[in-house]
Amino acid sequence: MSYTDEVYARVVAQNPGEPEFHQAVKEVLDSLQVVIDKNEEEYRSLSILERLVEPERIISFRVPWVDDNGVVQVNKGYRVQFNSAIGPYKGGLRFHPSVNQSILKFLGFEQVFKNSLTGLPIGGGKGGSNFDPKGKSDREVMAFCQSFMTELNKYIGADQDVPAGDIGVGGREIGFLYGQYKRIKGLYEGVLTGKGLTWGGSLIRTQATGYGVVYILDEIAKAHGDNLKGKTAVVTGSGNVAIYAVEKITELGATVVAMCDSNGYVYDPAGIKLDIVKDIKEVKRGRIKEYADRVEGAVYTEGKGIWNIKCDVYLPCATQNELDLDGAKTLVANGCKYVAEGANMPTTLEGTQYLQENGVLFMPGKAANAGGVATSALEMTQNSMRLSWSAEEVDAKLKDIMQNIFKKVDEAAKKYDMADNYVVGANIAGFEKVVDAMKAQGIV
Ligand code: NDP
Ligand code: 2IT
Repeated sequence: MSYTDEVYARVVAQNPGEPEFHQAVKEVLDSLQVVIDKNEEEYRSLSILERLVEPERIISFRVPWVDDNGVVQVNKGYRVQFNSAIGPYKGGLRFHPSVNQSILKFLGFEQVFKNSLTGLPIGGGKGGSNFDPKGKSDREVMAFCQSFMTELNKYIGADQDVPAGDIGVGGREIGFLYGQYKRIKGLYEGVLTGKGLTWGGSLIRTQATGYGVVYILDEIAKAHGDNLKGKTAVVTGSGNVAIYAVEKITELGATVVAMCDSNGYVYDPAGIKLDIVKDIKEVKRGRIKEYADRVEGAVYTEGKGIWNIKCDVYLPCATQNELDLDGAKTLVANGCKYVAEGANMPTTLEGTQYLQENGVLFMPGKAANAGGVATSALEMTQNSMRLSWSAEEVDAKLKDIMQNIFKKVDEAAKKYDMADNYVVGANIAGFEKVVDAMKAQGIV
């Protein structure tokens, strides 16, 4: 058995009931095979892969809070501090009823490679809770966030671990979390990113993940003598990442014809009117269905199946495993040419393989959505300098980072004779920096 297969078997055996974590590890280890083969003895002697797949630490805790009816609720809280070889742990917090240890470990594992690809000094981590902010009052969300931070504050800090947003955690939640951290610790420090602009946040952080997806997509197109003008796109989800991916790709001349949420999808052949989506999602915290009530010619379909809409570009920006093999087959049959993952691991392993084998240019999430965490690192830099950069300055840096990520990923794929295989390229390029740092720091 190869070293990578051995380590994968060990991960499955030692982490039962964690299918998402197994999936993320499998994708990475399969990609690394070509690198490991060249130096197997050294990697084995240092147990590099065994260390890479084991989080440095997982903190899990009880989160009790009182709802608006006076009833005591209890949720699970977690922080997975996965790898600090190249910098303090960095990664988002997810509040969603599906959250469990498997999901947070897969996200933390992905984050290690993603953060390495940004070129910035940030290690990988992830956290969250099975709390569902949907339908809760602002007071309930505040009560939950304060209780969550009352425990989490012991394990984080500006030079230790810097959480941010993810699904279900946006500006409102970061505000409540920050307020409680400051109150307990008595420190005004950059311990969270995605902060508001009047209290240490960075311009463009809100837009960064979605913009970054489109910046790297533009690089892929250019590298193949193409551009985004006149393309038809489908963007899944209608949250933070989806909204700003739509904004940027529309600016570059494409037409987005469909978006969704977990209930269903809207199709608007005239092109999605983003101001209406923003009003529904960012202001009213409503459902995407309302778009069809407000826009003539738009059609709402309940349930899954957004991939049935014909497009040149498909940007999955909702959640893990939203696009499976059948969806991938439909995209290919309809002539889709580009898939860039705004979400983390939104495509199943079989779906990814099918897309790649059928000529779709596929950029995995750990490269495509790295603009969010990269801009979080820029927020950390500004906090350390006690300065704020202009929107133009941050946006230019973001673009530069995404162009560099494309270059690294593209070059790594070519170096191992797998041109255009951006999955292999991203995993190898991300791995090399982390492993170099791990080797230098000894057996820790
Ligand atoms: P939001 O909470 O802002 O939005 C999530 C969107 O995805 C909502 O439209 C939501 O619909 C939809 N969604 C969630 N779960 C499902 C599901 N099971 N089926 C269908 N749709 C679903 O989160 P973000 O936009 O921040 O995050 C989206 C993805 O991007 C996640 O995978 C996240 O990990 C990733 N990401 C986020 C970054 C960031 O900076 N925010 C950075 C990098 C990656 P509904 O309202 O119905 O739940
Ligand atoms: O998945 C991700 O990269 C994020 N949710 C953003 C993390 C961050 O620290 O900005």
